[in-house]
Amino acid sequence: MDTNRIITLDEFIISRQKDFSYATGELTDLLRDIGVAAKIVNREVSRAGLVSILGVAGQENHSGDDVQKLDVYANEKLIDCLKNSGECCGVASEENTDFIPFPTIESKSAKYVVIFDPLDGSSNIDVNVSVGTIFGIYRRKSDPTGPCELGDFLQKGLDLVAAGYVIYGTSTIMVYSTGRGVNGFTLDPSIGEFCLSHRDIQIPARGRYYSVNQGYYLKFDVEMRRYIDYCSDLNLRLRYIGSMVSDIHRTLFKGGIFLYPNTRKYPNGKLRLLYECNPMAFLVEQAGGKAITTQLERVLEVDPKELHQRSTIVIGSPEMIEEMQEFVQRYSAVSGL
Ligand code: FDP
Repeated sequence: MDTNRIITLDEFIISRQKDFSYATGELTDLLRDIGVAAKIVNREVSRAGLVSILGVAGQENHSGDDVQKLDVYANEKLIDCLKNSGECCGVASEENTDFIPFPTIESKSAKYVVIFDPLDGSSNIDVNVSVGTIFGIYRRKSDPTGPCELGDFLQKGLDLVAAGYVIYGTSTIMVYSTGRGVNGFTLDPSIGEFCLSHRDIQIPARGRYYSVNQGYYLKFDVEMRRYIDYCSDLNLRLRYIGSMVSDIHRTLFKGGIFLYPNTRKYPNGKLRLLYECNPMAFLVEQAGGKAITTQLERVLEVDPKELHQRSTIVIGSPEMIEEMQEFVQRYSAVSGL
């Protein structure tokens, strides 16, 4: 392949299909469908500033149509694209209480389910901060002749077949992995295509940043407070956008550590295991990083019990995660915690 030539997301996905001897093209099509949905969401997100001209979400616009909240819009678009594709038998979204089984198309039963957070960080959108879509794809476990079941979604992160995110930022970038490295594609608006821009992404072994909502400092457990003091003593720079996709995107490229520990308000952490933590843990591990909970368990090994289960997370550069793990173990032993 000529490496100077532009490689579109579609071309790349198709070229990778042959890496999987068992591939039938369904996963390829699913990833392309997610790319299409992302372009549609991107179009709306980039018009978000116009909401004040066109009407405020939740009210009618000048034409008398309801203006939807962007997270609701993104959710509907993803569900529509995936349902119409016929390549997945159901989805679970952070926006919906239950999973949504899809009817079989032309009596063909699809073998994948998709889990997603349609617009993560959406509380930032009206102030122009980057937000993103996070997704994970699992092979179904239930009988393929019937509708999908809850157990198809309650799988460990280790069982992910593919995962990724799309960041709607200064540029729109899709980063995904099928378990063979991580690649990033930047949307070229002039041709409307995601083009390969970041090949085989590797997270730096260490970075200069730590990322945590330090406003909750007093609500963290004592060993976490001490670890944060340690980061500050090391003169690490604090960066916290409050939009997980943006914070992880920076961590992936620049290195560093991102933490969302338990607080008094969120005793199990705030972020969702299935929709946020697992796909990001899968990607970061594929890029050579690590992801654990504040109980020091590997995120991908946590056995999910419910769709909207929350989890703590510490994710990022491998040496920094190992150091944090050792720090907490040492501190707990010394203080008898
Ligand atoms: P948001 O509430 O804006 O949707 O899980 C959602 C999330 O954002 C993450 O994107 C972000 O990392 C986190 O919550 C921010 O939470 P805090 O405001 O508690 O720091």
